[in-house]
Amino acid sequence: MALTLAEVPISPNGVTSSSMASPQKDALPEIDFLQLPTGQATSIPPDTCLTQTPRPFPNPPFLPVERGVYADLDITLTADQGQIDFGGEEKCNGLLYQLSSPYKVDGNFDFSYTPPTLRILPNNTINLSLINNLWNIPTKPQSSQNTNLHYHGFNVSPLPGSDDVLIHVPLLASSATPQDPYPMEVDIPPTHQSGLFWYHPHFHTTSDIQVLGGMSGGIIIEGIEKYYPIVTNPIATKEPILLPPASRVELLVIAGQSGDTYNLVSLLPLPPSTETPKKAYQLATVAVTGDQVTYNTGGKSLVDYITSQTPTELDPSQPSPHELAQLYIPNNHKGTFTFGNPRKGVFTINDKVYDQNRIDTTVQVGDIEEWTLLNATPGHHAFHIHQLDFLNMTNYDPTKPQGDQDTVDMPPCITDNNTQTCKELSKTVVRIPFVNPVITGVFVYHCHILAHEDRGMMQNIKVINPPLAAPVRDV
Ligand SMILES: [Cu+2]
Repeated sequence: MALTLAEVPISPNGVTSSSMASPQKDALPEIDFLQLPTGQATSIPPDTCLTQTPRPFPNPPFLPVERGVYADLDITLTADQGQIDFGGEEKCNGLLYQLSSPYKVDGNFDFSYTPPTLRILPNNTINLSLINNLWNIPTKPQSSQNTNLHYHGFNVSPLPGSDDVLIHVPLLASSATPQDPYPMEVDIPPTHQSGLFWYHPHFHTTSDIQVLGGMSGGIIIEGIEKYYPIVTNPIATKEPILLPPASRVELLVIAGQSGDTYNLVSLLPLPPSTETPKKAYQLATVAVTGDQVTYNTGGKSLVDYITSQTPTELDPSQPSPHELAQLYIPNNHKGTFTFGNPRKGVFTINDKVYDQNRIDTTVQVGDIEEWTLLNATPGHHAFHIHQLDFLNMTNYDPTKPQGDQDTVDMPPCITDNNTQTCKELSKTVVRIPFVNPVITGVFVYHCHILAHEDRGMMQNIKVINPPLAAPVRDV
């Protein structure tokens, strides 16, 4: 998804508002949007009416509703099929997280276009219970109706009962039978980074269709202003930004004066079309109101002032991006992972499709790894690892502010003009610090084009902590 701020006048005088891009649904460049993993085509879900005409994107509800009133979150979500309401007469079939306890309204579930955006502070806990009522989805085999929940971008424990995607929450015994919810208790460490995250199902073979059907929501870990005295993430650009599937960006809009309007637009077509759109799709609008705010920037332009700030309150247990980039990495802490598509419908890492019972990589707490990611296909992939952030060394610039990330685009290989096969693989190098003692156990890294992940492009990693004998689950 490429985003750009259209026609944005940059002024040094006032900061008006910040806007967050919503979590993006995965693009599907290589498969039929309506093809189930079993090969069975169906019109539900998702309904074709979701993809034929772009529609306005209303803001999802926030929980808690009021900004600034944060505590532990206790909610129950039911994964279900339902009608997505666009606010008019038209409704589309889709998949939803029904929000029940404690927000059930008048005895009816409160359907909305997207599930709620959760807001929480570090050092709090998300107590989220999940019920699987995906009873009416016409899939085979039965296991395709399994689901679970992933807290994308969170640096939290992957152990059972927390951010564990190796479990499955089975379907209700019948649509009329009550089921105990699957409880998750996700403790957010006090030093956890702030920003935009999201939750979505992650059961291998069904994650793509469930996310595209509508099952995903945002999570904001508040406090992002702590990084800089006045702003969040110093991207000073009007140029398009390429966001691979599952990445997020926080945007600061530096505006001119009251009455100005700024638009966030997508330059890419909506799936399943691969054609260049005739016009940009509007994702968000920022309208400027009120009086201008003036900052003492010491004579610098506001953009220069912002980008020259030193981040504050970073997690002291994590190496900074510049420290990470300068470390010596011995060969036994380097790995190479080749992303392949050997035949239609099969996606591999190092020539293997995913096996839940196989540990592909083992590291210890304290290890710092350098991984070379090779793309051996003519299409994009998007590398993502759970629980951790990494530094992209491929475009590292020691003279500029750098940030860690949890997802990175892997560009296509260079193809031979005659055969359209790869003659030179594309290469992306990342450094991953496994230094957080909370992150032990088995979790996954994978391509975040979920159709590829569902078809095999995922592996298990096991992080052990021998000195502390931390609990590690075997698979
Ligand atoms: Cu991929």
